[in-house]
Amino acid sequence: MRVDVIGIFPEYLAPLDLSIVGRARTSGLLDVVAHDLRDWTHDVHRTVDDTPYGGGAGMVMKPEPWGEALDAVLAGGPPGARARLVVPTPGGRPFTQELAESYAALPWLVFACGRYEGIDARVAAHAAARAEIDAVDEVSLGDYVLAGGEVAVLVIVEAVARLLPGVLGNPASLTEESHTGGLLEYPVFTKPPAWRGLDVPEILRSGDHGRIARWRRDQALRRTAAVRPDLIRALDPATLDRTDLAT
Ligand code: 6GU
Repeated sequence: MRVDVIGIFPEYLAPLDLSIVGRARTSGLLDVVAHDLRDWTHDVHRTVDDTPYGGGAGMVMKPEPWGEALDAVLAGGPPGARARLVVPTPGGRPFTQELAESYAALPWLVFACGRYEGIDARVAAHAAARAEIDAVDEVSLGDYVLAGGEVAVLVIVEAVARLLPGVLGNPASLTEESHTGGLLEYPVFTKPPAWRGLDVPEILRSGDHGRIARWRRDQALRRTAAVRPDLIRALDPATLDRTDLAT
């Protein structure tokens, strides 16, 4: 997969050299290129922002550097591929595991990182009509406001990269985790069996795999009901079994 990131703080993406994403890159499964938006300005101050039409607080990113940046970046992608343009913004649709899975199946993601009060709305409108772009997705991490899109790119690229075939050592860890079955994860334990007066639940050491699976599902249901009742309401009743109803 190819990933291009355009913004005014390309150094913000340094963590993508580390850990799982870093390994995906060195092994050739992921190609990430960070671009400095100011490379497509033409004034001595390398200006990327201006005051908002209609008034109000803050500054808005000017469309011209974005137009030139997208022209250049879109000319350099994988042969034959179209790009998904992802614009991180608190006004976007929620970024979910489902969206991460759909991104992991694409050949090319281009991120446009805004700062200030956002990017002139004509940039997304123009991009959506370009042949090199298959769709423009405005995506939000949640209901809070970050200073810019860069941290969201770190989150989204990590969530997507670990889904790419060959990136995780043990692909089974993808099937049991939070948000794949609509429930949060059950608690996990390792050795020692007793630590600071706290014991590992006896059932996990029993070797009874049927009872262990039942216990884990009960724990996941309880935890989800306690902290994310919205996820319980969203469950398909057909995925609940009779023993779940006792929980
Ligand atoms: Cl994706 N961007 C910004 N700037 N703030 C956010 C966000 C994204 N998601 C939540 N807050």
